[in-house]
Amino acid sequence: MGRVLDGLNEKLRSGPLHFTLIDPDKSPGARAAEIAQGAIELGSDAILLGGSTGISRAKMGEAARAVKGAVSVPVIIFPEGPSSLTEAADAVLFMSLLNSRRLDLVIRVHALAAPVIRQMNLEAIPLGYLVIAPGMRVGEVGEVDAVPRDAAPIAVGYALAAEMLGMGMVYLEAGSGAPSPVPTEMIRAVRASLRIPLIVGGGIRTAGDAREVLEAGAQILVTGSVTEEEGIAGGFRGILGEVRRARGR
Ligand code: 1GP
Repeated sequence: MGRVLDGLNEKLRSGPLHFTLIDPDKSPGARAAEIAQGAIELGSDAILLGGSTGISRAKMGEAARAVKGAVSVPVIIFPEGPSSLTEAADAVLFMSLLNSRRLDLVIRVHALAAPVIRQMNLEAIPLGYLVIAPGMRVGEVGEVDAVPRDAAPIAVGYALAAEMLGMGMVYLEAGSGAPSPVPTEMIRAVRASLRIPLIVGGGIRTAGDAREVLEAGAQILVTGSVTEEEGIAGGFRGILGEVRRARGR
């Protein structure tokens, strides 16, 4: 395992974590650094960079350098493909889109990216990425057979398969901007079976959303839209407050 994953696993022993997703297309360089700094001051545990289509390597590099200069938490690439890679980050989510109909997103693009990741000396965090309905844009672009919201056993099957394939984490994704987060019943069922950390993201906008997802057993919350739209304001503060509260439990 690598330094970043080890560090996160160590931190998870004291309770749940929060990752702030920043899209370098919408928030380039200095703006990304400003959001990151505000997020870390409120207690967020890592910065994910990515999330939209067509981010150039130059833009990723610029954002990663700016964020690295502003905060000391891990800066992790949330890739849309090999062009998202930059050696200015600490690690990359090396993710298989488990329920995609596109073989390249399940495994083949990884064979192109892996030598580049090794050459850049980036840590690869092996991750099973599962899109739950509605899936939003990632569901469309990723051509997924989205897991229906009432089909918890399907999510459990995929999550366990990811664990048994040796992946380090599982990410249940409702899609950026989803009207509501991954259903709590599904989170509960996956968490009850899974032995590796469970990330949940998509549609978490309020303290109430965060509380429900945390109570259901999510160990890492990812939020993106709430800061892109409102900055480090009400919704985001409330979410971080819930994560801190859950950590104190
Ligand atoms: C998207 O899970 C992340 O990949 C975050 O989603 O933008 O809805 O917070 P939101």
